[in-house]
Amino acid sequence: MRYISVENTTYTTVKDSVYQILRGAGVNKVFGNPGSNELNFLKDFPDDFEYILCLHEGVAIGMAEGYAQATGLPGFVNLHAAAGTGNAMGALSNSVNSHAPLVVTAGQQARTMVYSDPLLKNSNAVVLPMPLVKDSYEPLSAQEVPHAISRALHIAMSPAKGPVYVSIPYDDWDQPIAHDALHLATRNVVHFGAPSLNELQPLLVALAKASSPVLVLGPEVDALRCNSKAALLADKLHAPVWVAPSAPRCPFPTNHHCFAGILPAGEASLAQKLHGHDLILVLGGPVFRYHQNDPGALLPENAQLLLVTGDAQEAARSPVGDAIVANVDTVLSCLIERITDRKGDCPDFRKPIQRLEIDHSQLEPSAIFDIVDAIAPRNTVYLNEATSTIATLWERVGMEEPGSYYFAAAGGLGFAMPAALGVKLADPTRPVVAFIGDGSAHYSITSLWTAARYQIPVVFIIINNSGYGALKWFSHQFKIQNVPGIEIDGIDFIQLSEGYGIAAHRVSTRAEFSQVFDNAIAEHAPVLIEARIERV
Ligand code: TZD
Repeated sequence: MRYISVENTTYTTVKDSVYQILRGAGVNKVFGNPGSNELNFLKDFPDDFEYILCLHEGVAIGMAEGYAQATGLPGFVNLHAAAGTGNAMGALSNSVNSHAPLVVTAGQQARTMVYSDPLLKNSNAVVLPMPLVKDSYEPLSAQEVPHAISRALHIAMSPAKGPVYVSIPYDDWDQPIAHDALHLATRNVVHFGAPSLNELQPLLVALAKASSPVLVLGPEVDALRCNSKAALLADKLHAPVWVAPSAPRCPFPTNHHCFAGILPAGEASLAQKLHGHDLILVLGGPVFRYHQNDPGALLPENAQLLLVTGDAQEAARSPVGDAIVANVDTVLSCLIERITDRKGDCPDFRKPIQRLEIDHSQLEPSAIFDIVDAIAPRNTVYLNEATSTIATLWERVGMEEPGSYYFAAAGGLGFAMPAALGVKLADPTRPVVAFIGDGSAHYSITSLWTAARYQIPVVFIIINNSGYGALKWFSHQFKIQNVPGIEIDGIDFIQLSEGYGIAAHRVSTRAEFSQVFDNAIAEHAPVLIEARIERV
């Protein structure tokens, strides 16, 4: 830290104080793509920080999001002015839905220049990233910058977590600020969202009275790492556990006997799966994130729905059922303590799977998932963006530990490749495998460069069905034909990957895939496997 003494008062620079505040918040990585407005923030980059260069802003956000979700720490991003922010918006649509605590900063033109509407002025910076951020701000003076960053970190990390944007004029960084601003670096903001026993009484009574309760778990359970508490509760209640639709995380050990599967993302089909239950307890997620237009009653007949969530807005938005806004982990602890075990043995709700032979047959998604499940270590983390295979993955790939699965929370493509890198940085001890479609790959293909440059050992499996499979499936559902723009041919993933500096292998049979994947998962370097399957 450099201190400047002016007229008997000690000052530090805006820049030094901001790095100190970041240290205090546990931030030591900056994910970014720079321009001239950001160089003053980056100059003399501190040794205890790592700058991770991403060649596209969507990659910087995706990587920071993977890192933030997997560590629970804030992900800090530095982008270039309006153009960089604009490029980041698609990725931000996922971050706001996944509750990723990101602080996204962007350089503004110098304060002394903005009057003339110069190049690289972010004209209405505060409005630009809305509505994809929890808060957006541009400090009114250089002296306010450390306060704005400190506030942004606390807002991003407070429930419900989410991205926050700060635009900073580049001539602010060298300005002196009063030494007092350094107190910001040691501030703690702690949230206790524990309801009293009295407040939980109606929930306890409803659970005791229910003859056939069912649990539906959302991503908050995994974010709070209370997956095993949910398993204990399910066991006590003899209740099947479903994962809420359009799941961005895996909140329950899929090898547990109470695991029933993932709910479909349509009103009628979802209600049908829950048929026969009189109490639906949803923990830690929205009710519900539908995708397909499948109109019908939201709940089965005579069923009551209760939601527990840390997100007051999600509670307010629910179209059905009562809600308690509270910390899901705390509520689960209380329920486990108070609920009496149901009599007899808990049934096994798992769906049996017929595993495929590893032979010389043409690859298909089921075989890919079976082989990966058989070979990958049990603590492997999976990311998925092979969009037509989501249901198959959930059926065939075991995910046992917390933090084992990440998916774009708003369905915006371009998430999984960079997020895989962020997840690997967060915990290098866990293998990371990313299933990517041949279409999705191109929204963040430059992630391959960052993986190679920083030697981040992720296995990318491109499931190549020569087109936008999910859109073909939707066309079929909508009973529409002759849709242009859903076939993609002529892309050489091997050359693309090698061009970015990553070893690549093309396979088309189960036996070839098994062999190549076995080697790839043991590698200490990033690897890409192009798994060619039939055109769908
Ligand atoms: N652009 C962005 C940023 N996000 C999107 N979700 C889409 C476009 C639309 N989209 C989907 O929702 S799925 C999909 C597109 C284009 C096809 C992805 O094809 P793929 O995987 O090859 O990656 P599948 O398995 O063939 O569907």
